[in-house]
Amino acid sequence: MTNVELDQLSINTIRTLSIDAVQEANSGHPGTAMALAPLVYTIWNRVLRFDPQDPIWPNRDRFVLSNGHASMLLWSLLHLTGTRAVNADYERLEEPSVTLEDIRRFRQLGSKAPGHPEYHWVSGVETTTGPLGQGIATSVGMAIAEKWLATRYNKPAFNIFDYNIYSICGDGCLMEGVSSEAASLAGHLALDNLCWIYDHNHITIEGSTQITFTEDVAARFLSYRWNVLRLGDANNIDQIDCALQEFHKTKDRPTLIILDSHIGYGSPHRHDTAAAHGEPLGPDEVRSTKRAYGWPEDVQFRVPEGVREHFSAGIGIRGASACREWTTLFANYRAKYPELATEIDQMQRRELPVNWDCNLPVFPEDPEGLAGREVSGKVLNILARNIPWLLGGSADLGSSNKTLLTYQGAEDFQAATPGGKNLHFGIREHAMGAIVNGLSLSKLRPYGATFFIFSDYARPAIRLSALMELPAIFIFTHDAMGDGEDGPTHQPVEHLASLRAIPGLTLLRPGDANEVVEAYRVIMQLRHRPAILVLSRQALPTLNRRKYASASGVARGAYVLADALGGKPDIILIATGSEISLAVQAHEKLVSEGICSRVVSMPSWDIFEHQTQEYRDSVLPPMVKARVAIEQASTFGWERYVGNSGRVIGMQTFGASAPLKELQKEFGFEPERVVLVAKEILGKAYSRGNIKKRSFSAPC
Ligand SMILES: Cc1ncc(C[n+]2csc(CCOP(=O)(O)OP(=O)(O)O)c2C)c(N)n1
Repeated sequence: MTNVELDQLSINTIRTLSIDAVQEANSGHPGTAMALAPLVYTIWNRVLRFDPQDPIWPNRDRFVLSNGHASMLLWSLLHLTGTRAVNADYERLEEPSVTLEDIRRFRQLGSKAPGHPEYHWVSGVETTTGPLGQGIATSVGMAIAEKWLATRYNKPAFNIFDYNIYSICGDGCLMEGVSSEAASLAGHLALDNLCWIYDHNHITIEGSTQITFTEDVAARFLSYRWNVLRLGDANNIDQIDCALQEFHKTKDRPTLIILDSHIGYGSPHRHDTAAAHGEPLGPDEVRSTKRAYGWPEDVQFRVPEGVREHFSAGIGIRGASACREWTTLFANYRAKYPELATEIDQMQRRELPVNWDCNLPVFPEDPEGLAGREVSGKVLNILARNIPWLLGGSADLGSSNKTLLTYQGAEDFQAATPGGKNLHFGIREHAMGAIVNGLSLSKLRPYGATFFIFSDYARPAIRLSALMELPAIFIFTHDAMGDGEDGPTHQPVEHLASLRAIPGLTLLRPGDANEVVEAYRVIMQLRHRPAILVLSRQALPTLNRRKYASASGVARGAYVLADALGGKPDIILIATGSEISLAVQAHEKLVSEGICSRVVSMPSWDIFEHQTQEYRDSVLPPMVKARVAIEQASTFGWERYVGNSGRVIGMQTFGASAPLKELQKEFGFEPERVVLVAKEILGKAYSRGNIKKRSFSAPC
């Protein structure tokens, strides 16, 4: 068979595997996979520097399928290239990443061919996609990472990092706003290692894009300062190859290749029908489509002889030799630059350098105290010096979020200074979230920041970082009513509850300067979960840690900060963040009146939930039913800690515009109110006979 014939056979294998898998699963989108098979074939077998034997080789090209509904493309490629699986300890295994059996069980429980590409579930998937727009936005983070890595680690004659990022997207991805945010930043940063290929098929689920999407995409991307190429025939692999070579030659700007295609290519009836999206073709059409491809009509999941070998001869040999050369290069690099090589090793395994936490401050008691964001800024500057690959920035609020790295040598990341660690995302929170994910997928340790209220704008990406188990860091300041005069548009209320609801995410709301330091200590050691740090705008008193418990309790999510004598409380005040000092004041008052109270500082529900039952019971003894939770946020969810007999002092409205002091009074965040509520529920608890009645003035 000639190479041309083998190319076509391989493309049709990808197509028919997709058709059969969707048919067998009775769900999925076959049309896009059929149309884009020549494109992905060309990228993978002719261009991509990817070694199927070592899918986590650090200098591999990245491939992102942003239109994740066409996941069968990826499963076919990973299978046909014989890509190997990698385990959670980054060991390359003998077994394949995706077997033919997985493809037969497309979209079934346990299959390595799930509905959409899932990082962390299938080796060879570079990022989880499916929510349209996320993949391409994430690819911008990958491109920034490559530029940064190349600048820091490449040395004369040692191009340790010089990879490219290819991402395929459809109308859906480009309609989503996040694509505009991300593309605008990519153009500004002149990321010439980034290539998006736009499947321009004029169709989405509801039908023709004539009803929704008639903008001039080429003009839009030209205005972003991208190079824009156009290809008229999605089946001409030489033309596709040529366009990809053009991308390689393009310097100082990213490339968008607009590819005119027809959904469901090869299917006699499904051209330009929305049904080609979410439905299998049906047995008759499967047969006629296979006939059109010159395929046996009644054979399923067929991989003809010569196809696997053709991939081995293409991407297999090219990838293996590139990986081998790199391994030798890196060995020589290690001999010459052992410290830099160690950094790369540590980064790949998501480890921290020794002494990563040296010079972390301890703050003395201070009734005036410091703002959470202020302390965060100090800690971040220390950590970023200790951990070379810790970098990030804010969505235009760096000076408010205190995320700017200000030490000597901490530059801005710009096109001309790609080694900088201060990223400027601009007012693009959604893209920031996705870019942070892209940086993390590239094994850097990134943070992104904004006001807590605007975490909503980044939420889809935050959710994905949790799903992907990435140790991304989100720093959200102005966490409650601290920016009083800005009013309800700027006062987060439901955000804590809603982010706490995301599985696999660690959220911390520290209550004083030392808790902020300890929160960072916890966050930095996370290897497989994202963290959200929620910080105050205003100064919070720094507690006397000789009188109260050590802030190291933060590591357990919640701890007894102040206690009744003998550790036998009648009432427990549970608080987080700025309400810690309020709880302590109320506690002192209660104690002075002879009421045995305990203050539990609970910066992280999630971490607390992971402690042993014994520890949790020691902090919140089940016998003690009189409990008050205090948090300047929605009360939603606190029932789990205060139970039926407890009360929550929180927010039921969106707040208001006024100076903080007035808001605290208006919404009841004052020690007197906490004391009152405590006494009220103690009264109730007495009357229910839960605890022994004791005079309020008796010593406890
Ligand atoms: C954020 C988001 N909204 C909606 C969907 C549901 N969805 C899946 S595919 C699709 C149509 C995508 O159209 P297009 O990108 O043009 O893909 P093509 O028609 O080329 O397959 C939609 C709306 C989604 N996956 N993500």
